Amino acid sequence: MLRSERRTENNWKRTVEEDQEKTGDVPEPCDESRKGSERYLLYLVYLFFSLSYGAATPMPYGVWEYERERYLSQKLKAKESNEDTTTTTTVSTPSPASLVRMEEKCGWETGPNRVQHETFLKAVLDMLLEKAVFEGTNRKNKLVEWQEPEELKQKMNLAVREEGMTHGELFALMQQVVKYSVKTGHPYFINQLYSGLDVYGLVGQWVTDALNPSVYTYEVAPVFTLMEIEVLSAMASLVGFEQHDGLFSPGGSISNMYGMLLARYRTFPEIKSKGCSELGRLVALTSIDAHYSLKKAAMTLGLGSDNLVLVNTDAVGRMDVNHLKHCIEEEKKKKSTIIMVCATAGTTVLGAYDPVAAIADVCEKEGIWLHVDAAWGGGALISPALRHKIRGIHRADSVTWNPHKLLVAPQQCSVFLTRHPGLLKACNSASAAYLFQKDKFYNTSYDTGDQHLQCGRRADVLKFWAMWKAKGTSGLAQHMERVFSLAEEFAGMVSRRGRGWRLLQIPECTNVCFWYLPPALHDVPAAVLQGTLTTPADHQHFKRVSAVAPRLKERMVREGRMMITYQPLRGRPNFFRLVLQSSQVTSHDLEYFINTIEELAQNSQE
Ligand code: ABU
Repeated sequence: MLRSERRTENNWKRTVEEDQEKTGDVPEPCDESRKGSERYLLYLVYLFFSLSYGAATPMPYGVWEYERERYLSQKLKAKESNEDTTTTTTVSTPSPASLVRMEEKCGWETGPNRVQHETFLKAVLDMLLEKAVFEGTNRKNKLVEWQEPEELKQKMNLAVREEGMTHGELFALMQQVVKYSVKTGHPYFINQLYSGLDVYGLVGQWVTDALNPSVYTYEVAPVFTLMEIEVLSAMASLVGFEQHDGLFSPGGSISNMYGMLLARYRTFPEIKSKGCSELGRLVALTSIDAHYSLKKAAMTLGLGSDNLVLVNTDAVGRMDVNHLKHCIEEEKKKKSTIIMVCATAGTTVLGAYDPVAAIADVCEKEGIWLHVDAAWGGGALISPALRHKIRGIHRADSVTWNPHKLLVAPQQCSVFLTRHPGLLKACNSASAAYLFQKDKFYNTSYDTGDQHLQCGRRADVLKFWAMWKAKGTSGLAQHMERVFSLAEEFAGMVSRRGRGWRLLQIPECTNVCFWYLPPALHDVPAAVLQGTLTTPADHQHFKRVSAVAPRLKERMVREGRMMITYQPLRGRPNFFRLVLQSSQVTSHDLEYFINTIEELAQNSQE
């Protein structure tokens, strides 16, 4: 370093780190004591001047060296005691020096600066590891610190203001965000169709966020573009497509909408330029238990929600193929244009797998686009022992499959696949000349963005790719088999438990649906649970059964003990739906769920 260069703490720390980076080790500090005492004196003089004349005082070279030596000794000591106690890396118990930085105001400029931000960043990362990752998934801890909305508004300083704040204050807010958020990776979070915390997925998510790519052109996202091609191709091959196109979308709802969009385009390619004013009545068919995103897609794509025809299901919630045929005939009589049938592989509530092969027969005969919504149940495809559940899926025209569900990739990770290469691009491209230039210096077929509806797009692939690389297909399959067997085990426990426990049906996927009836309701007739109400007493029973799940849910959430969802379905009173995705869940946890529900029910009104 030139002596004339302005010397700051930033500089000497950087040179130490540069040395360390080059040699892989901490450089030895100079041990010449005479030089050391001279520098110490100089340091005292410098301190005097800088305190008198302010922080702008240039650091004399000797002082700069003194500080550097002090810093090196600190680093070496830390290395010897095998614990890193330096001010820049200790974050859980910050030293006074790092606290000073935490007390500094956040800057308005974009871009990380080591001196200004390193302590803050490491403190946040360290806190996340402790509080969200390890403590947040520890069975000894609550999974939620429940607050009513008004209480939470009081506890958290949510209002954005004219003035910024210090790093310390922002850090404290981040701690509150973690504290009051639901720990969805906790083994007792069995509430929704996602749960669990996968370490490799999390790392992929963090790396994605640090790099912040937008995956539309190869030039800005080379690695992610190729990674998407690889993962989509591996998933398409598990589906059984001989050729394919595909994309990552912001969620299962949008992936399902892509299915309807391609189906509509395949029927009316001119819709792309002419719009839908002359198309007549377009209809799509799906089962009464299909995901509500199909209704939204019909609303969005100009079919209208009334023109989503709902096909009956059988006793376990699978599409009734005879009724499907009947509905198609009825629509033909009305001269409707049927653009799509959507089969579901793993319905949202019951987890039923529609008979895809039989539905494919119907669609093939009628020339109708078959979309399979395997957002939830698609994980079964990865296990040779489970993939039979979606027999015939390779005959679908398009498929939705969400790795963020049964495969536990972090939110969000949804994939849309079609066996018609080129159709996504034909349907969606708008050829923006400022983004998809054809005269670029590389093979522009790798600029995959124009087949999407989105322009800017997060790289959702890395987290799932990291998991797949880490565990291999065999590891992912073991995970799937584990959660399916847990579901079977839990269903068995419910069946054997006694009179208060009623299993709704044998699970097809990892949804286990059941009623828990407190002693006062043990004699409720089975017909009431099926929604067949004939007498006033039945109606009374129905009301009382329906009130059980919401009451127990309130208690479990307020106490932070577990989270499981409930719902009514087709005339049945509220029942619980336990969903298993995390292979961290054990048989002991299943017992915990049963015991907790019984405990919570004690002293309740029924
Ligand atoms: N597509 C997710 C639906 C939410 C749930 O039932 O968990």
